[in-house]
Amino acid sequence: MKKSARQIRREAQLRQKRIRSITFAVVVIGVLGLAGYYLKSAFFRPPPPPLAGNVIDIAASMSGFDKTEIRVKVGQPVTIRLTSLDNSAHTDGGGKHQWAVDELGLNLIAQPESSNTLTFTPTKAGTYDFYCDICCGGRANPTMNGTLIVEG
Ligand SMILES: [Cu+2]
Repeated sequence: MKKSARQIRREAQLRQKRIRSITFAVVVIGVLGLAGYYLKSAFFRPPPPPLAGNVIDIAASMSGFDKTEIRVKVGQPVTIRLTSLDNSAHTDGGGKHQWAVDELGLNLIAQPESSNTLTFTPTKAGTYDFYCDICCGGRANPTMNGTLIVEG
């Protein structure tokens, strides 16, 4: 049976329609896959790398550091984990806190209600001041100061 011109045109149209819907499906699957990938990486973060050496937790809030004296040893790696207990609604410093030791070139800043870490190995015994210069009073605030003692 010979196909009429009309039938041939109709079949061509159908074929084109099918190609279009397949292309659409491929694009949709691609977009969903990409979105899924990003969602997955947003929700399932890989665990943070293990912290080197001895970990010292320091919490900071507007009322100061929870530790005013920290003892570490020469040659032993130490990780300071600074946690800001304040939220970003704080007008002064925006809830951030710092843990800095000028003499050792250490400067750690924790974002509001977050922790941040810094690993270092003390090389020289001594007594050093640590401070936060972000929130109210900054360095001059006695509660935002402490002593880092490096024992030989
Ligand atoms: Cu502070």
